[in-house]
Amino acid sequence: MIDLRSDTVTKPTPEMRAAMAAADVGDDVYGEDPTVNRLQERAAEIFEKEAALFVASGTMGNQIAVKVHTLPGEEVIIEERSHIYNYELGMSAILAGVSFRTVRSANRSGHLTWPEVEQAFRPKGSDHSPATGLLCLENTHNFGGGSVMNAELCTELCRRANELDVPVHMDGARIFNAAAALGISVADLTRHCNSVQFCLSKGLGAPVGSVLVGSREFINEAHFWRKRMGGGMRQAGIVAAAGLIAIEESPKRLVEDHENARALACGITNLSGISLDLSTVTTNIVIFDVHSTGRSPDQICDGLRSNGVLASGFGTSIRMVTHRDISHGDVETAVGALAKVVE
Ligand code: TLP
Repeated sequence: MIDLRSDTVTKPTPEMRAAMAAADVGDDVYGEDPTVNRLQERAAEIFEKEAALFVASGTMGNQIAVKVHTLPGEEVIIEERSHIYNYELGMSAILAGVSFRTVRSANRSGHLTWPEVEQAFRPKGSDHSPATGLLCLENTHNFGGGSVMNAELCTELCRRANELDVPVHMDGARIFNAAAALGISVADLTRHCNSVQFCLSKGLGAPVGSVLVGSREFINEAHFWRKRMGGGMRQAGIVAAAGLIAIEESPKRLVEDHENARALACGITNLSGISLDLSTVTTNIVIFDVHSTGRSPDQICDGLRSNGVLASGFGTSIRMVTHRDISHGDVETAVGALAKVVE
């Protein structure tokens, strides 16, 4: 099977498996796992932030960040198609007691501009309206098609929000893809964000885990909430060992995934009934509308499956994601399979 459902499906590399087998471990709840400590130190160094925390998943990292940055009853400004709002099971209402003020970006990339954020902002001190407690951003924007927010926009949004006393959390599940596409460092890209969550288990290819980075004070508080959520892990160095390889080695090869996504998009853009704007494909995610094929995304995904290709459907669209276990040859096979299904 050529699995294009997500970049989460990658299997650990032989180097990761060897590092996991050999990992030096201890009890991380006592802060004594040297491999987890090393991963956290390296993540903080790479992002040029004060501290970092290894967490079980992207969802856990994002939700802890929302909790730490806000007070119950506050409101979080967030783009309407974002992962935190749509795919984290409403956890922010439960854990942080906040509500979301969603804003639909006028741009299909899903990245908000400052005027779009500003019109949604509500100050503290009203005796009627909830106050804005946090701005959440997403880079790359998953359901914006893996779109990249550049450093200038990110800096402007953070600066302006901070001026209004509102912190900014970056859901950077695929921030290394964004940095690779821009040709800059993740530190430069996220310098003005108050916190960043990034996933080891997506494009970077590790089997488990995400990392939160931010100020020492933020991470101390996040550490407390991780334990409260049942996320205190013991000999977690077994998985952190793969995470270390993921942050040191995997970013170098992400451009290959982006080239493969581009080749995939070029191959399918002219198939009958497929609607895909090539200019939207800048990282490893390809989203295309199949409405005009006369078939539903589920029917097309079933057809693809019979031809050895896995993809995921949502709405009237299909998403295909390239990753380290997908070769250029796999891309050609996937294009051929889709042509067979829709033509
Ligand atoms: N995204 C998954 C699905 O949940 C949709 C995927 O296959 O793309 N932020 C962003 C931007 C994400 O794309 C994801 C996962 C997460 C957070 C959550 O990460 P996990 O799955 O580790 O909790």
